[in-house]
Parts: sequence; C-alpha cells; structure tokens
Amino acid sequence: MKAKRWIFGACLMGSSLLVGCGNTGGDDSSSGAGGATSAYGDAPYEALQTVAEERNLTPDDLVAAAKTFMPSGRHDEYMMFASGGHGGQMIVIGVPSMRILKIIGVFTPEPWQGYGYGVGQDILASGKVNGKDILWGDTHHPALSETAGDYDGQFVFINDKANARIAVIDLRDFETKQIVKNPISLSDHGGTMVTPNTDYIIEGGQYGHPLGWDYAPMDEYVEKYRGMVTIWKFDRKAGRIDESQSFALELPPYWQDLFDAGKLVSEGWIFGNSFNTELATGGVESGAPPFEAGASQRDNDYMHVINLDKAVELFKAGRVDLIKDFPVLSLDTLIEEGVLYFIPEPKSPHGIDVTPDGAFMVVSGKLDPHVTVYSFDKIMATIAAKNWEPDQFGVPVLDFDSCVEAQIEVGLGPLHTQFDNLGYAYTSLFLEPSVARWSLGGEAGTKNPEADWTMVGKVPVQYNVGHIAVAEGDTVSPDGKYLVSMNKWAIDRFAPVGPLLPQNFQLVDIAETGDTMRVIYDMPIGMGEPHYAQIIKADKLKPWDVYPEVGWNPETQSVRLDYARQGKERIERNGTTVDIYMTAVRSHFTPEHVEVNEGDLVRWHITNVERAYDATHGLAIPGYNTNLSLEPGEAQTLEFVADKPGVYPFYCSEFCSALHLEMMGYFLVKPAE
Ligand code: K7E
Ligand code: CUA
Repeated sequence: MKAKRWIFGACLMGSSLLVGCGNTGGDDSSSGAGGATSAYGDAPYEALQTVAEERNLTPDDLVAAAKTFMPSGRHDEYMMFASGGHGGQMIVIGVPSMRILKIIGVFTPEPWQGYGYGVGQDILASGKVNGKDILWGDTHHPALSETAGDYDGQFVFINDKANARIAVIDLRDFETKQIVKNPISLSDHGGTMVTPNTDYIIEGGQYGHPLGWDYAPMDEYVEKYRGMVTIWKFDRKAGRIDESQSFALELPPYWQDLFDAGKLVSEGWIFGNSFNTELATGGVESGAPPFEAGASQRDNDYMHVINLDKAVELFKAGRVDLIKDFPVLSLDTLIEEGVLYFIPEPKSPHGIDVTPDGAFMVVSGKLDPHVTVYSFDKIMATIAAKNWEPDQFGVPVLDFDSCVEAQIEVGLGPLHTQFDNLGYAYTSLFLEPSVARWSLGGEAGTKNPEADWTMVGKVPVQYNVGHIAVAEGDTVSPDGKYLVSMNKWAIDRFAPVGPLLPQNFQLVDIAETGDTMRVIYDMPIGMGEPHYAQIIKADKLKPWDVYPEVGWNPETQSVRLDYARQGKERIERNGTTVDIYMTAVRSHFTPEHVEVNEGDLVRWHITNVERAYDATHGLAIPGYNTNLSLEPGEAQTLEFVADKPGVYPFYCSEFCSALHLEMMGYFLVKPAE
C-alpha cells in the first residue's frame, strides 16, 4: 500500500471517519451519510480517495470540506449579517457553508432588488446630507435586534461611518426600511449596538468636530470641537427609529470609538472607548506631529462609562439643549448629574465588549499586548466611593486599579473580543495575525478546564484580522461552535484579480476546548471592506415567502391604497399627468402598450399579482434609469417626466418563465408638436 493511501488505511484500522467503509454496496444506511445510494456506485470511498490524491488534499482538508459542505437543498444552521464596508450594503452569509445568500442594499442603490430605482428611492433620499444625495455609505457594525439580551431575528441595524447615518432593515423581507441622518454629527463609528430589549440603538461618534456642523478653526479644538454618542429610540411596533424620542450626549473631543450596551447586571449602562485623549490636531505639513503619532503619546486613553437610564430620565425631564433642533445633554449636565465617568484604558484601544453575563467589560489597546478586563461591580463601588480625579473637562476619571479585574497578555495588536458557550473569550490580533483564546473568570470561568483569566491558545489567520464574530456571540448566551475571522489582507489566498484583492473571511471551528481551533474555510469577500458581523441561529428568522397580500408596499409594510389591481388595468390621463395601472404575472404585463406625450408626468403603478413562492418579476425601462424588482404581491409606483420622445421597449428583468423574453411591452413617448 502506498503511503498516500491513507483513507483506506484509516478505514481498515476501524476509524469511524468513513462511515460504512466496510460495506460500500449502497444497499442500506451504512453506505455514506444519510443512507443515500452513491452516485459513485459501490466505490464512493475510492472516488473520494482519487479526488484527494488528484487534488493533493490532506485528511484535515477532507474533514474541513465535510464540515462546511452543504448538500443541495440543505440549509445552513446559522446566518451571518456582515457589514458591506464602503460598499454600503449588508451581506447575508450562510454558516458554515459561507455561501452568500443575499446582498441587501442599504446606503447604496442595488438594482437587482430595484432598491434606489423606484423602491427604496424615498428611503435613500431620506439619507440626504445637507440636501445632497449620498449614494454610498461606509457600513461598520451590524446589530441584530434583541429581546432579553438574545437575538430575536426581527430587525438588523447598521451605521454609516462616513456620514453618521443609521439604517433599519426589517428581517421579514430583508429590506432596508429607514435611514436616519444624525443631525449633529458628520462621523460615527460606535454604532450600531442595541440595548438588551432594543429599546435604544447606540450610535457613537468618531472624529471630533463642532457639533451641528458649525465652523470653528482647528486652534479652537479644545473649546469648540466635541465628541458625542446618540441614543436612538427604536419603536419595535412601527419597525422604525422614533427620532422624536431620541437624543445625544455631548462628550469631550476625544475620538470615541466603539460602544457596547450593558446587559443583565449592567443593564441600563453603556460603555465606550476612545483614543486621542491627547487632543492631537495633526498638521504634519506645518511641523506638528502627524495624527498617528500625536494621538498615541499618552499611555492611557479613557473608557467611557455612561448611566443610560439616568440619561434617559434627564432627557425626559427636558434637561437638554438643542443643537440643530436635536436634544443634547450637555457635558456639564452629564458631570453634574453623575451620568458620565471615565476610566483609564491602555493606549489607543479599539474594541470594547461586554461579557455575556454583563459583569465585565473587555478593552484592548492596539499598542498594548494585553486585554484589560474591568469589573462592573468594581466600577460601581469606585463611583460610590468617589475615587476619582477630574480630567481637563471636569469628567471624573475613576481610579484604574480599583476598577480592573484582570489583564491578560494575548499578543500583538489586540482589537476585538467575542465570547462563546465554553467560558472563553476570543481576541483578534491584527499584527500577528491570529485569534487568541483566553478563559473568562467569574461564573463563566467555571465552564472550561483552564484557570480564570488565562491565555489558552491561538490560531493563525491569513491575514491581519479586524473583527471576529462568534455564533450568537453578542448575546447573553452565545452558541460558540463557529468563529469567523474577518481578515483585511488576503495576499496569497486566492487567484489574483488585479491589485485590489478581496477580503478574507475565515471560518474557524471552535467547538473543542483547550487550544484546539481550526481554520476550516476561506471565503473571499469581493465587495467593500466588511468590518463587523453578527451570526444568528437561522431558525430564529421567520422571513415571508411572499408578501402577505397583493398590493403590498414594502416601504410601509402595508397594502397600498391605489395599487394596480388585476382586471382593473388602465391608463388614465388627467391634463398632463398620466397614471398607468399595470399588473405583472407570468408571462405578461397588462397593458402592453403605453403611449404618453413628451413632457407628461408619468405615474406608473405596477403590481406583481403572483402568489407563488419566488415568482418575481422585474420592470426595466431603458433610458429612464429604472429597474424594479417586484416580489410576489408587491406593488410599486414610479414617477418620472417623459422628457425624451421615442419608443422604449420595457421588459421583465427576472427570468421568470419559459416565455420570459416575451414578457415585455412598448412605452411610446410621442413628440410634442
Ligand atoms: Cu473596522 Cu469595528 Cu469599524 Cu475594528 S472596526 S476592524
Ligand atoms: Cu416576468 Cu420575466
């Protein structure tokens, strides 16, 4: 037997790796997974062996392949909602197969979904900044809605760092329903995070600037520039952010980075971190230290500890100032009322993550090889003892030693931390690059064999990991099992596609204790630079098969009043306004001829009257920048001026039936005299 013939070697030794290898006759359940008859006759394992040899696959490769392969028709156990980075979308990915299931248009038009070309036009327009259409976003942190600290599968939110906007996506149809522009800030990063019952969505700022977009010269940085965190009220019933019940907190112009909401014991508090407590203002061109050096001089920055319940109380009591008509709790009020505290944190931190039990806050400094763990109990005791010194803005800075529970050396460039079901935490190490596993203390620490607060092991990743996401990792009861390492660099992992490479999402099997962690899949992400992701148990999602009723308007999630009904299709002219009432069904539009005059205002109402699962039609109109995606039951209205005479063959852009090519019509615009 050749050395390479390890598969049957293992089999003959009685390994259970190959189920039923002693009986490959295909006659019963022992012949392979699921008991199906093999397409490879009576020699499926020889076929596997041949593939392994031809493709030079190791036994580990085969196990990894088996762990991530999803047979046709079978569904993934988890779904990952990943930010689309500066692509401005959200990416839905099945785990463990790592197959992309959907790309949701959020801040960016998405023609396949008709988003931004009819549907979603109003939603994108609500994200205007200073009256300007902004047709992209830099999405960073998705947050699934939670009930009692557990993902509930109803909504997902995401921020746009570039323009300080927040979007709401409804998971009944996986479509964006709302974009809210922050009225006082131009930049956000610490969003989105939700409180344990999704009462509030947190949006922290990033780069300091005068709130409300006023002008102030850079040498007035300390007096006029500010940071902020905005608390958006979420109305679950309406499925929308209620801007009238939302407010912001004025913060010193340290650069706030990430926030996380307290849970269980720490519910009612939120925690953030910051960098540039140096208040560096750059100016390398005039001899000042560049930002990256100027903002890294001090050994410490400040973790932010905010009493959210108290802030809400003060807002409700009207203790606010208005900036651009938006209610803001001033820094003075926050200090006076004991809402805001700082704690020193190792220099230039990036992530802040609250443990599943809510008892500890984990911070890592990019320039410090440790993670620092703060105890909520100790923080409360330190506040009660007034053991603090004010910073230059008068904010109490709590005594570091009195708040810290542990510091664990994890490696170079620690960024973000996640948690699992085994009492472990995982921290991404940007510089090594790898993912470190370490054991929690407290209650959680009893779930694994290691001592509390100790480094357990590392798995190398390729390359330069940013965020990591564990299945159900931000909930009060993480599932563990899988971790996705979101790597910024891909270098040699995939076939070259020019100088702009995809990002690399690596799936890591973390189901075992100790230092056993295995990379089992590499997934190229060829759009944007995804930052964070959350992974939810797929059976928590209950999306609609078809819209509940014919005439459905997905923007309002209700039936339109004047939708185009089957049998009532018509064209109505009222002066120079023309209303077209059209239906779509396999395989025709009714009416098929639409003639208007040059200069008419056209209101094109169209309904897909199908009730069959997946019977989607499109409406593509050449020359008018229009494409709709009409899911079964959906009704849309397009509005435009027919400003160019001509003959426009419009057609269905979804291949819906054998006669799909015939599903078309003529839109004629008759020249004015
Ligand atoms: Cu890229 Cu959370 Cu915006 Cu870290 S962030 S990597
Ligand atoms: Cu309808 Cu193609």
